[in-house]
Amino acid sequence: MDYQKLSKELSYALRHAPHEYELELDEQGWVPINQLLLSLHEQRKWRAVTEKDLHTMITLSEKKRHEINQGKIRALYGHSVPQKIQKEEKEPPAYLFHGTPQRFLDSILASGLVPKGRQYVHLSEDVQTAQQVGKRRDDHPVLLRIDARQAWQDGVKFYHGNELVWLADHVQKEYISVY
Ligand code: HQG
Repeated sequence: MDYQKLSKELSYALRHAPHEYELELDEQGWVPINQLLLSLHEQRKWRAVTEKDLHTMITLSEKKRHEINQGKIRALYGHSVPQKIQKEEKEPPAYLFHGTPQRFLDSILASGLVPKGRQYVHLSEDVQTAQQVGKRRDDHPVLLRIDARQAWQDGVKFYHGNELVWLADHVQKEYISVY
C-alpha cells in the first residue's frame, strides 16, 4: 500500500472535494470511516483499503494531517470546502511564524495574511516548519513572525490545527514582521 498516495487522496477528499466521494463533512469536518471506505473501494487502486490502513497512514505520515476518533476521520487543516469547518479556539504562543514566497511579500505587508483558497490562514508554531511550508513554492522563502500574543490580546482569534499548525481567519499587517 502506498500510504503517501492514500494520504494525498484523503486530503483531497476531506479538505477540498467530499462531494466527489459522496461524503458530507459535519461541522468539525468529520466523516464516518465506513462511508469513506465504501467510497474508496469504488476505485480499483483503493479496493483493499481497511480502517487499519488509515491508522497506519496517520502513523507513518511526517505531518499530522488527519485524525481518527470514534469511527470517524477528518482532516485537521487545509480545508477549502464552502461550508466553514469549525475549529477549536485556543490561546496561541507568544509568536507564530509563516513561510511564504518572496513574490507575495509586498502584498502581505500591505493587506496582512488572508486565507486565499483555504478557509483559514495557516501559521507555524516554529521557524523550521514555516521554512518547510515556504519552500513548497520558493527555494528561498521569506519568514514572517506574527506577534500572536498581542493579536490575541486585541481580540484576534486563533485556532488549533495540530501541534505545529495554527489557524486564523485573517492576520492584520500590524502583527506581522519579516523575521
Ligand atoms: C499567501 C500545507 C498575497 C500565503 C502547508 C501562502 C501548510 C498571500 C498562500 C498548509 C496573502 C496561500 C497551508 C496576501 C497570504 N497576498 N499572498 N495578502 N496572504 N498569502 O497553500 O500557508 O502539506 O493556502 O503566504 O505545509 O502555504 O498540505 O497556504 O503562500 O501547513 O499538509 O497565499 O498546507 O500542508 O497558500 O499552506 P496555501 P500555506 P500540507
